[in-house]
Amino acid sequence: MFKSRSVPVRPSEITDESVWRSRRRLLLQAPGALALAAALPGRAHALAAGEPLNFSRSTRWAVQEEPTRESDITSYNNYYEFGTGKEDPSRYAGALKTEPWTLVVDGLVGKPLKLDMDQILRLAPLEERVYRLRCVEAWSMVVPWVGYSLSELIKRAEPLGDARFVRFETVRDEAAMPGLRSSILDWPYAEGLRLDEAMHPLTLLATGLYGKSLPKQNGAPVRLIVPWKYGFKSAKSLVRITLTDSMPVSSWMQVAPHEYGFYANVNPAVPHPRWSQATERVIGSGFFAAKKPTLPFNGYAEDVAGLYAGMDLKRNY
Ligand SMILES: Nc1nc2c(c(=O)[nH]1)N[C@H]1C(S)=C(S)[C@@H](COP(=O)(O)O)O[C@H]1N2
Ligand SMILES: [Mo]
Repeated sequence: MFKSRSVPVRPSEITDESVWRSRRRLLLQAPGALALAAALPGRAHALAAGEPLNFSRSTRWAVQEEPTRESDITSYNNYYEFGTGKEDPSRYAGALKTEPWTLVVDGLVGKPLKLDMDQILRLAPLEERVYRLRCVEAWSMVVPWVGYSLSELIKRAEPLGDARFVRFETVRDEAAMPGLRSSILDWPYAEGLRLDEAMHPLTLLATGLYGKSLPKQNGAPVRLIVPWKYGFKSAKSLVRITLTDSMPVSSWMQVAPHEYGFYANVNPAVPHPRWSQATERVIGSGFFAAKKPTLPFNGYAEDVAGLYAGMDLKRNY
């Protein structure tokens, strides 16, 4: 195990990384990031996984850390519908049918929506946002997502006054997903947020990764990203977003309520029964690299701590 872990970086990984880095330099040099976005090949919107996307680069949410290699982000995954092994999603997700795709926004809204991918991609300008991703299993990555704030979508559905929560439901494709035959979770994979969390500008509706439409193993064609919460909240391959007046029960809360709470805010002071949350293993930093201390709210405390003012975060884990 030690031996295979210390194998030098594969040439394919170096290529991924250097290509991305030179593109990033260009983005930084461009007078307006849009100038480069306009020069990117491809059409205004992408439908197949891995298509180039048009986007600008967000400076508001930039993190200092170097992004994780693309090959690590796409090959070290949790997507239990394809199996519980970290390599199962990259091995099996190719079978997922992502075209055509329909995302429904319903429940306590004045204007229910039923959108195809073309409509989703045209709804608001796409931005690249480099976010930290912290899994409850105590590993982390830094990921250049492409998307826009989920609030853009929700506000178009015109939330009603009694809407307080949002439930996210993900695709259930029996033919493509061998994991659905296991009873490890109640399928389809479901998650939830409070409406104010869902409307926070950091909360991202992601359609891309490393400048291209999402690979299937990372949640193609459209997924949720909530960077201050443990990774399991960031549901992949969304098919339904429902506004409700009561707290949704997520798949993980249902199967193990003592391990997974509704909030799941990254919190180094509150250990999970099986994993300390105090430190994290940075994927790609090498097996012997020192673990990094985990930050409250995954480093986004300044932006989001106010959402939880007065709440006991040990009880509301
Ligand atoms: N539908 C679905 N979404 C999911 C999961 C899953 O098993 N099924 N795993 C979650 C977990 S535990 C993590 S850490 C993140 C990982 O996202 P990534 O594979 O893009 O890194 O996806 C989350 N979203
Ligand atoms: Mo996770």
